[in-house]
Amino acid sequence: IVGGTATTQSTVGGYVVNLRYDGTFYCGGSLVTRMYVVTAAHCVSDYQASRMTVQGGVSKLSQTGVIRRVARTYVPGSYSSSRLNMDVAVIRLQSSMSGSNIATIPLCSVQWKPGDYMRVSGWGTTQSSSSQPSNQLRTVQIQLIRKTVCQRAYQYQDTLYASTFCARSSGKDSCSGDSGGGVIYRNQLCGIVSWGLGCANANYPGVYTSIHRARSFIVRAMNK
Ligand code: 4AZ
Repeated sequence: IVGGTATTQSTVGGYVVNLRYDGTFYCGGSLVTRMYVVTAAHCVSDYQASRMTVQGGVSKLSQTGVIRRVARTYVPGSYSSSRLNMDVAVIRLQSSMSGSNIATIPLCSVQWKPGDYMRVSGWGTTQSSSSQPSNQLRTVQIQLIRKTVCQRAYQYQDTLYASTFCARSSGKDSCSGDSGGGVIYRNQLCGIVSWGLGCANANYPGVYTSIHRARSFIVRAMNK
């Protein structure tokens, strides 16, 4: 998170989890039920489920919290790793996650419009140039922008898919390691951190996966 503030799990609502590979933090996620986490497809597609764990209930990466193994992951058939179409995945945990500072967040059922503010939280880097995650959970508010404005910024990326929306605020953005984390609007999970060119670069808004577009995939995966 660039340009944000330090926060705690109890402040943001307890839904924020982090993904680890061989124990090392690499992505964010959101607990949508006690058994299922929603994250980005690019956080699971090149990883072995057996080496992944999910940690919840912590505000600092160095805390222990509650750690669960991954039973399996679901990625939509329409996911494209080169273009990041439908960059969404569902993780089924090996056992349910509960404990202090752990709560679930509902999937988005509200509409938003350009200009609305959304909240993103994570342990990602605090500057584009940094490679170290933040030990403390951080949070920032970003403003939804029109697709046409975002498309213009990313011209050479011929298509910003229907599954995406863009958001930015001066000096504020998600960044490396925030990928897979939730974008919260009116206390609902409405987006997933997907990609961007750099972080908090005035020319390149952050790109997010829309839960509206991903919803049926998520619900189907959880009912398998
Ligand atoms: C990343 O590499 C990443 N500013 C995530 C979000 C953004 C850029 C990069 C958006 O995980």
